[in-house]
Amino acid sequence: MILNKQVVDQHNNQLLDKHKRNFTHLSSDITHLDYILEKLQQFQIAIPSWALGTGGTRFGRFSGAGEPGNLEQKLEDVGLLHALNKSSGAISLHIPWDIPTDADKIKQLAGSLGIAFDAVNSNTFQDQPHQAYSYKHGSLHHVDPRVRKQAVDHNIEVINYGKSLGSKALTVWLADGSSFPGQLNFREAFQNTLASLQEIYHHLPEDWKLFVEYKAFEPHFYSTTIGDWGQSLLLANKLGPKAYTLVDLGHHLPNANIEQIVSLLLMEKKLGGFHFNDSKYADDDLTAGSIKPYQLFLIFNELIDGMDLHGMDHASGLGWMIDASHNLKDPLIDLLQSVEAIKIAYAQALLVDREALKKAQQSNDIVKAQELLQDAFRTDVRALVAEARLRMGGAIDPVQLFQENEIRSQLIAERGVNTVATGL
Ligand SMILES: [Mn+2]
Repeated sequence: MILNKQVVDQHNNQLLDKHKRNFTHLSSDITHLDYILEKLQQFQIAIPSWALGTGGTRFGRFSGAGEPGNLEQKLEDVGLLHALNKSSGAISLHIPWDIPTDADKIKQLAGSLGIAFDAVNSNTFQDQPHQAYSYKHGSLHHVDPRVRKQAVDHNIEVINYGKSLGSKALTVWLADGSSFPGQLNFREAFQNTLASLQEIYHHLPEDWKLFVEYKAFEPHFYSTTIGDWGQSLLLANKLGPKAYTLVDLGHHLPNANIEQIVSLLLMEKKLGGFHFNDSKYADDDLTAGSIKPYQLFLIFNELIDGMDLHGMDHASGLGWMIDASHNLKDPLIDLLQSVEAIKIAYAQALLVDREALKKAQQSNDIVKAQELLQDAFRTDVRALVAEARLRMGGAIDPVQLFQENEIRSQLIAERGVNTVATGL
């Protein structure tokens, strides 16, 4: 379904007075208001195609209704999100779940919805039907060169699909690892991975980036071959200037200082992409900002600091994507909540008085430094984010509009009750 502009206008008219009061009150104290509003309007967060349906856990999956059954419907879902929040103007596809049979037609549909194609993702963590060799014992790190070649060829195929749609990056996440001591020779596994990635890198177009994602554990529980940012950075440095580390918020050991990792990767100009989600225990893939909003703010504080230092454009300098799973909530509402939380953290980080913070740091004024950060974090910026959205023609309150207009019921009427989206 396509969201009617009149529905958005009607919703906005109802909430406009209250919004204007809140916005006027908030903006009176902000010195660089126009700059912040402009930045918020430009900032887009890609939606992964596999997050549009209900996710599962290893114990089960409780499918929702009206889920997108094909790539066209997935694009329409992202189009809906973008029409509501004007910040979801990109989709990240997963091959082989989203193979475009007619790339031109898919590009045209995406264009009509204002959606660009973000990084394409390869999949060598599952076996596909009719595949010659199994990935049970890994893919790019495998001891058998025939398995490695199959995985390399798959990544080249993914690049080619991405080229046909206008993507500019390939994200490689590997499930390769081991669950028992002695199972794997760490050094050889790493060297095999490097050699395989070098072949993939060789096929990367000149204007593309290769994102090397890391993950501490799971599906393997003793070692992961690209287990942390050091191993990813080592690979990215050896591969060359088009290779970068990708940070997924859920892929660290408990209590890791992710903002420090972000700061140092930016210092090295090797941070390429970012996957948002939130967690309490491990890779929980929960709604961004739902558990640790202060951490999300601190990460954005470092992102802005590092990106500004290198003159990077906040909106286009890194690949921004949500990577979450929706087991309990309506996936589209969950995604709206994630995008909102990300934009709130970004807006708060834009409020930080960087000059004063620098001065506090230089004089070891810990109290002042904390006050400066928490002043920004404790500012209720929701009216600022809503104003940016309103100026672009989006909804003042996307979640409220989604629920009041019973958008899911409309999708069920279109697609049926018994639907299962392709993906995880
Ligand atoms: Mn990820």
